Amino acid sequence: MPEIVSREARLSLLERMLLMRRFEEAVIHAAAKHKYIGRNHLYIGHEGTGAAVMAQLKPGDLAHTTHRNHGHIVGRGADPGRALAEIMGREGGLCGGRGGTWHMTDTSVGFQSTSAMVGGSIGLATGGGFACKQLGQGNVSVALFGDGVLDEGISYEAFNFASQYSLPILFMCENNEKPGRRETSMLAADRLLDIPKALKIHTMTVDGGDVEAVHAAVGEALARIRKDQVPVFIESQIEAWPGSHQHKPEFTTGETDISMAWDTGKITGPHADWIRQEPILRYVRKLLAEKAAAQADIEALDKKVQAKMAKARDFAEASPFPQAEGAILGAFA
Ligand SMILES: Cc1ncc(C[n+]2csc(CCOP(=O)(O)OP(=O)(O)O)c2C)c(N)n1
Ligand SMILES: [Mg+2]
Repeated sequence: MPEIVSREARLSLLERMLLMRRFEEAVIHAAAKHKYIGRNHLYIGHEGTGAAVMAQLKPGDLAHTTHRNHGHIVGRGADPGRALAEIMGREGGLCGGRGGTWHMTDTSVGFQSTSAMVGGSIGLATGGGFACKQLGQGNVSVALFGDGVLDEGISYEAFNFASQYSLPILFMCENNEKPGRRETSMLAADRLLDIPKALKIHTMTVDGGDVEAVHAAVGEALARIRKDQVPVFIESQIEAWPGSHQHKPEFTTGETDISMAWDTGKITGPHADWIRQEPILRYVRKLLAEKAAAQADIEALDKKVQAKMAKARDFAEASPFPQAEGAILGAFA
């Protein structure tokens, strides 16, 4: 199983997670300040999964994502200023302000589109897997999706097609349901994984709060997908952020204070249990315990990410709204 060995790789993984988190915090600030920003589904709490996937994709690999897309896109290297500008509907956005949070895309980092339709990413990724196989350049297609997708008919067709045609696809399910709930209330199957298994797709389950565990599982899956040209399904089990279902994002669990990783007495309030186990603080604690980093290194890294996000925010806020004359740009007819 591939392991993360170097200290640099571990810090880079943490940096990717911090960028995802600080980006979403900037979205919360922007939503409070700019009343026109609509609903946003934030990636807070999912960082361990997205960072582990994005860190291991190669140029030319495709990625397809959902309504909870911000972390995936900035995690793979899209410009955070242009991503934030897109959410704010500005001309400087990744799609000229026309896509917004739900249709943000950046082909330069392998995202052909974002589909806010539950199940949309899985169909697109299956088409992407077919294209990767036809092109024969060793690339893979990744579908990122939530557990809700298993309630949608398209997932059955996609799994069947991917299995039958032996396509190089990573099906990455970010399961943020409370254990047992979806299995009993929404699916006739006992477990999510029963569905891909029945269609002869290799499956794995991993603790989504442990970024290195996800990294190892994804590394193993990608090696298998590239070598054998087969799909693999990973279920990453995630403790949902208590703010996940808010219409307007708010600081439900407070702005992330990285020092809570070593100063655990600071963790208080109704969501203390969530904060204690969230993937970023958990990873910092691990790096400190294993002497891979000192508190000062962690603080410096966080400062660096915060400075990058401050620049991104300035860029987005300074970007104008699109001109009315450009309204039909990009229309097919
Ligand atoms: C086809 C379709 N039906 C309903 C919705 C409304 N909707 C938006 S998010 C969501 C829940 C999705 O759950 P899940 O896939 O587990 O993702 P999570 O929000 O938990 O990350 C629903 C039903 C939608 N976007 N598309
Ligand atoms: Mg879900």
